Amino acid sequence: ASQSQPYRTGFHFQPTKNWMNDPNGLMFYKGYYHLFYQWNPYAAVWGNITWGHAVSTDMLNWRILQLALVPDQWYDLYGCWSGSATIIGPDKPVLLYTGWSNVSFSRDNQVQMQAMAVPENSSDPLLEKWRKIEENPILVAPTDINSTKFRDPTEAWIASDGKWRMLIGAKRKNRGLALLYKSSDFVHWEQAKHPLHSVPRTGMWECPDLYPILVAGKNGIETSANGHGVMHVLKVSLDDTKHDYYTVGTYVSDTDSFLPANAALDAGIGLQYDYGKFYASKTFYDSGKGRRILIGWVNESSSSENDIGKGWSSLQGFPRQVWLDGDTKNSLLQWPIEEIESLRRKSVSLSNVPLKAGSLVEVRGVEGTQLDVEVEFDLPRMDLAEALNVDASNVQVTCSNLGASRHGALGPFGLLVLASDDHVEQTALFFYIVASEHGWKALVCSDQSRSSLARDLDKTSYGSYVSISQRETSLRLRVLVDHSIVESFAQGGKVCITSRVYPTKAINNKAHLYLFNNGTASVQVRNLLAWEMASAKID
Ligand code: DQQ
Repeated sequence: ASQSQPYRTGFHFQPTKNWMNDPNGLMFYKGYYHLFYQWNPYAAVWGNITWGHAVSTDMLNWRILQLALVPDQWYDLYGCWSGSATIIGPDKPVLLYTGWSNVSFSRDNQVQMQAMAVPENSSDPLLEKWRKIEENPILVAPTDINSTKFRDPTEAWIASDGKWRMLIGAKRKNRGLALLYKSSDFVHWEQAKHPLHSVPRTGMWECPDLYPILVAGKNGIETSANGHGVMHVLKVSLDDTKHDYYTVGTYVSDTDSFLPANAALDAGIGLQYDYGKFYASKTFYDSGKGRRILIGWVNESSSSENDIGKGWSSLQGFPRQVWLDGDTKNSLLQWPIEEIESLRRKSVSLSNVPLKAGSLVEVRGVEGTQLDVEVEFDLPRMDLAEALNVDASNVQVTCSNLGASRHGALGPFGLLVLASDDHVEQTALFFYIVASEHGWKALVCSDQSRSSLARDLDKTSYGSYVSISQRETSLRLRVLVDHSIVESFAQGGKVCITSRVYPTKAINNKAHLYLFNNGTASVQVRNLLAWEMASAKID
């Protein structure tokens, strides 16, 4: 970030210029993390899609290398679309991706085909150069699938019969599906009898991801692992709602079936990784630290004219570790990777701060646009909670209607970040506790409505909720602030919300941090810890 580029970030991955979208081909290989990404070399708008490539030893500092894949073959002339990396042997990383082309044999003229690339030199830990194999394209759409709805191969895994499996996202009529393919040599693929999973009345399933997760603990597990103590997560990106949804279930490798743990949750295709801006995400197993990492694409909330003006568009969300929530066994917890803590600098710490009705308290001692904030509130007098039925279908609208400045009973209370000293600009992250049909719920809202004086921005509020059990005594919120991105993690990562904001006054060192309570009941801050964050190096 600089005076002329106040929205560029300090510790989020972004190329030096132009348009970026999905993360692709994430892997940990010979000591390096590899991030590939959909990138337009020529403009700050989507198009001419190549695979950009960056490497890192800590997922904070990145070195951008030469482009890994560019459209230069008949089967990918219009773009090298999303795909994945699989490490198929000790020294054998491969990339699978979707080629987008326009060929005469196609029923629809425009077609998506799957292709494969291998490193020129797999002993080079940076894997700088990639070669597309002779056999490409390795797959074209089956006859009953429209060839414009056939893309985004997953990382492959080995099933109980010793053969490779992979998924490809698709849509048939109004049903989104994950087509399943098998192979013994990774080059010749055969379609399985049934898709792994499908759900009616969903959009096209873009960027599917299937991975194992341990029933207990925070560790991750290698992608082909299955058996006792292992469940699976199936995630899809729906092109109509532009959100990433996941279902926890069991993958039965003998029958190649996926059984959702909770059919009711699965009907809507599941829970969201994030209730704000977060799309086309992917996970990978980090064999260095034994954890599973999730990275999602975070696009802009400003207009394309703005993108062209500033010369770039989109960020990657800060990498998150994911594991199964032991409380529910059918949802995930997500938390920023621990490496971020090495960027923490000047800090403040507060405890037992009462927040009376209507209070606004500046957190002094940290300022600016790069912060990591952790706050914990004692649960207030729960008998004062207003009755309000919230569920997945109405929670975002409820968050918007409430807004941070409304006065309720138990809330809204929380943090204002990127706030100007006159408060005209502020992004609010707040809780609002209600007595809902099935017990207490805390709405978790991200209110962008006053985030900027500029117009021509999407300032929609986002939100979700957490159920508050009898044994809970506090509400916890962690917020990462980085110029134009705010990522919130509530209750230890049960609910995550990413938003993009473009303050005009609360920029550089003019951004302040506040605690507020607009409820009529008092709340108490048990603890607050906030750090100013150093910038990572991306070059
Ligand atoms: N973006 C890619 C597609 C994918 C979509 C093209 C998801 O492969 O389906 O840039 O954002």
